[in-house]
Amino acid sequence: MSQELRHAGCIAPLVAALAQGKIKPGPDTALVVVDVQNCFLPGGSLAVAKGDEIIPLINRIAKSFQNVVLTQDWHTPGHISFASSHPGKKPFESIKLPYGNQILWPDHCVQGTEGAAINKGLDIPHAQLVIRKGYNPKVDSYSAFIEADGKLKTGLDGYLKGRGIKSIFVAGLATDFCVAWSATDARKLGLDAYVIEDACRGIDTQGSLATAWTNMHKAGVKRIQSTDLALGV
Ligand code: VGL
Ligand code: ZN
Repeated sequence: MSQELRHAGCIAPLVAALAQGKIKPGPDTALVVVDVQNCFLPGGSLAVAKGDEIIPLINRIAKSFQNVVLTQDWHTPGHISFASSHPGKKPFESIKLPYGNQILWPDHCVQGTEGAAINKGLDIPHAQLVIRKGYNPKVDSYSAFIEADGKLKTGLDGYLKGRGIKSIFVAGLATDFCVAWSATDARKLGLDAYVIEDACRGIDTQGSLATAWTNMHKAGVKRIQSTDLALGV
């Protein structure tokens, strides 16, 4: 076989994927894997239904990204977002806080605990950064970029821009909270944002999943499936 033919053979799957309109993540793109932590997985204190199903898919998707960032919900004991910090309140009820409405959660992702650890099934050795959020005792942070007061920044924005990243693809838990808030904030900060729907699972309390998709759509977040990506080529 000639050199040219051998070469054509090796790029043929890529050419086919691109011909089908699939997206091939480039060097100015990062995959942001949100909160794949034990607390959010079956058996955890704030388990997201079927959250474990996305782990093999995320591992596969991550292989096609040169740049990967992981996020980690990282609360202080007695965090303001915990129902247990508000006498008489139960998980999934809401309260008013100085920065706005706050849904109250079961205690979860307490700093340094096994529940807060990133699940061992996540196999992305080339991930470059783990960004922690929600460590401010009095302010929650669903978003990987900006805390719930809309002001305090985590630094992820500066990191991505400093590395020349222009678009992010988001996968993980939970679709309607940390995934949605991270993707909409990315738009506010001038990044392109894609949410890979089948690589996420939602909590869906009080209609939160539908609301989140509406908000993401309004913000210009693109809703895609893993099959829209050129994987393994
Ligand atoms: C999350 C609720 C509370 C999330 C974090 O990762 O989506 N949800 N803390
Ligand atoms: Zn949290």
